[in-house]
Amino acid sequence: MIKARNILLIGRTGSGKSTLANVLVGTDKFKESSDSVSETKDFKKGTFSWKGINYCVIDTVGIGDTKLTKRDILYKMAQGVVSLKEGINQVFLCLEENLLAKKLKFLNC
Ligand SMILES: Nc1nc2c(ncn2[C@@H]2O[C@H](COP(=O)(O)OP(=O)(O)O)[C@@H](O)[C@H]2O)c(=O)[nH]1
Ligand SMILES: [Mg+2]
Repeated sequence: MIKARNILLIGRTGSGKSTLANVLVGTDKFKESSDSVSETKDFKKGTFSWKGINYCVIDTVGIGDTKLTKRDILYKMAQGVVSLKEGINQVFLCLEENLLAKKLKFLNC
């Protein structure tokens, strides 16, 4: 039996996590929003296969959600992780287009 590989999507609200999940899974079930308030309230899973391997992608609540405390966000992200008893194989960090450039400027690189 082929084991599933689990991918956790994390990043700030509006960084494109749900959009990426929709593209990977080939659906529109992950709610996307141009708003700064997260559309993903807890976490949501979807599955897809690629090159004979089954994947499960977990879309999480956005870091920086204006309606939730940092503690709530971390708790909800942890719920997504523990919902997969096999654990997480890959973590995709979604970044807004220019965040890296801004950070590098800040670090004086
Ligand atoms: N320009 C651009 N916009 C994107 C990209 N990915 C997502 N978006 C848009 O950014 C907004 C936020 O995306 P969403 O997937 O809801 O972000 P999430 O809060 O991280 O789940 C939506 O309006 C998307 O259509 C991308 O790669 N490039
Ligand atoms: Mg989302």
